[in-house]
Amino acid sequence: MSINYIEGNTEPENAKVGIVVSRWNSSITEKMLSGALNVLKGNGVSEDHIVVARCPGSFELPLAVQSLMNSKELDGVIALGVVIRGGTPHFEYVCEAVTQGILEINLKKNRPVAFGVLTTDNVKQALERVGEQGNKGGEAALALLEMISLQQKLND
Ligand code: DLZ
Repeated sequence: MSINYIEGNTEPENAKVGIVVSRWNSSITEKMLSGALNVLKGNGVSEDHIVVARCPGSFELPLAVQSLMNSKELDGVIALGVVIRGGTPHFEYVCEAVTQGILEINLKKNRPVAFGVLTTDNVKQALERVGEQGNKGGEAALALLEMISLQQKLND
């Protein structure tokens, strides 16, 4: 008897991937989109297997992700947004809604949705996460690819 270790890899075969990107704070979300696309293409996902949808703000991400999953045969979706703390409790409400919404879609659809949503105190913190030190959109794309591969193995 031996332990059966199951792990995904970041180059799943023939993966079909959706990305939903929020227009709010678009100077940052567009950088996250570029980072995500670079990782997908660098890991063997062909351009005609990628669909990108844009939505107004992070609050709208869960519905757009769900609709994209319903209408296309996608193996997974990356949700990209940037929520920046203001002077009101709005930040908390949007963060809570988008986090819970994305989690629910993962579980309901049994397909991965990567959480590429920055929640920062200010623009500087957000920019640091799409710069030289690394791109959180790219990191979300890598996580998605690994989860697509893992799900393929777990559901085999
Ligand atoms: C209204 C709003 C505010 C104040 N801040 C952000 C933000 O920092 N990041 C973001 O993605 N969206 C923000 N929004 C827009 C909401 O997500 C949503 O689009 C609107 O409340 C309309 O439903």
